[in-house]
Amino acid sequence: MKILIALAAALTVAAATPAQAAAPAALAAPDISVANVKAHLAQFQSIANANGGNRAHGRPGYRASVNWVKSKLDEAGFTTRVHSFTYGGATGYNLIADYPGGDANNVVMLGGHLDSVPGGPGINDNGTGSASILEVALQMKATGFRPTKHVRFGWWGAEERGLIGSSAYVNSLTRTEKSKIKTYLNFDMTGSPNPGYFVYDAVEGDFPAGSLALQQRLEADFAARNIPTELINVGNRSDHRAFMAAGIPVGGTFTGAEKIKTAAQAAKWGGTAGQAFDRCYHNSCDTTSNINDTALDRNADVIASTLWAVAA
Ligand code: DPN
Ligand code: ZN
Repeated sequence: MKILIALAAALTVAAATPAQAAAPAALAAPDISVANVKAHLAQFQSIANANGGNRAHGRPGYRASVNWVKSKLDEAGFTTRVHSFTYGGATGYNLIADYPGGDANNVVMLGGHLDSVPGGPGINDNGTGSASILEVALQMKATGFRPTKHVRFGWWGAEERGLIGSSAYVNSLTRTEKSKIKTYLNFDMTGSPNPGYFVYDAVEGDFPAGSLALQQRLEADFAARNIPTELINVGNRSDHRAFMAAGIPVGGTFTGAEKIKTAAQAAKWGGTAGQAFDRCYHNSCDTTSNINDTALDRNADVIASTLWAVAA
């Protein structure tokens, strides 16, 4: 019955006049190519392979990752800068990229950590979030997106050492600069091999006012694609924390790490009950083989449509 109703709805849309069929603003975002996102993951893997198997803070594979992402953004016309900090006796780097245009007093920011642990290449954690926001950034340019808000991206260093880079960035901003950032969306692990579809819980996470609307926006985006989600209390486990501490509304998505998928979760999402969402979490086997393409694709599409709606 549900299928018939969906089919009827689809036929109605197909038969509509061009004016009626015009997609609402929220749906005008591009469908992000998972092949493009995977090509970026392959790049991170080769960088790790060429640099002792990792992309960790203070190691050459991290700096090479920054340089490569920066070159892609520079080519696309973003204004990029490398923000340095010191941690554990080594220089760390955040990559900040601004999309030209939009209201500079009304900034939407998307971010994810670019470093891996020393014990592996960090392809799911967090090549996925890094590659997905990179591809979304490139598609802003490719599609000529002209948001009214200003859009900025951040690739954070030394997350794995205790959220160091994102904290250094937020602490480097003046009060005024912080107040201009109205939204921060974080993407850390979006292609887990035995995936769940989690949205950061604004209430349980005690997020600043305005965060619940972001949570609901992300949930609605998955729901529109018929993907059931669960809320997750991510606490202080990723780079949204520093933004949250500054009173900035935050949100994010996550496909699971070391926790075990339950039978109920496997029934609604597929995959293997009794097994971790990511068996290679923080391990040398977190390679390009450690990715669920469907989860990666769906999250990249949600990132794009959320950005298109929030920054419109
Ligand atoms: N912070 C992640 C890591 O880099 O290990 C794990 C994580 C991400 C946990 C997001 C919860 C939510
Ligand atoms: Zn991570």
